[in-house]
Amino acid sequence: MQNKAMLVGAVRAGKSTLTNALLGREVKAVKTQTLNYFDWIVDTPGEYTENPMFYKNIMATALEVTHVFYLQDSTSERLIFPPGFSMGVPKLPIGVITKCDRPDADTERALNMLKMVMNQGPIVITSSVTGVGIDHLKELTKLNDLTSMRQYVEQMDDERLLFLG
Ligand SMILES: Nc1nc2c(ncn2[C@@H]2O[C@H](COP(=O)(O)OP(=O)(O)O)[C@@H](O)[C@H]2O)c(=O)[nH]1
Ligand SMILES: [Mg+2]
Repeated sequence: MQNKAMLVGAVRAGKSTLTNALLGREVKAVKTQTLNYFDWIVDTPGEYTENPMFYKNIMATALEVTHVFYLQDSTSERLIFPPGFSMGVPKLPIGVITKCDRPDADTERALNMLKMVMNQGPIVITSSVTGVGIDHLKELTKLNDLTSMRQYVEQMDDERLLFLG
């Protein structure tokens, strides 16, 4: 089975733009009202993450994937995931800090927020505009356990790629 990733995060966190960057598509992301399946990616509406009423949808959709990307916007002060959210989802977690190209990006703040969401797993600092971190996300999605992901992070020795736990 091909590995698949589900992208979750706030409205405007950059999920649809990241989907395009991962797939190398030129088309512009439109606001997602429902689940969008593209090849190995499931793009979810931000409402799924922002409204606890939809957590059951996230859980149901997680059954179809191997990895979940938890997106945190580096330009946002808002953390919308509840504490320890990734611990309740039995899939390999990858933390994604988005929009690191923006002058107002605060990747340290975003990292601290993701530490409250994930106890273990890789964190990638990315920009869908410049392409920073996109290849790391593709490579990490090919790996099937936390140990392999940790080894990947250690081998890469990239300051924009970290491993928690
Ligand atoms: N500068 C910059 N802007 C981004 C990046 N990713 C997304 N955006 C912008 O952030 C806004 C929300 O992005 P979108 O992908 O629609 O977010 P979604 O609601 O999570 O799907 C849009 O205006 C995007 O152009 C990025 O890496 N860099
Ligand atoms: Mg979207």
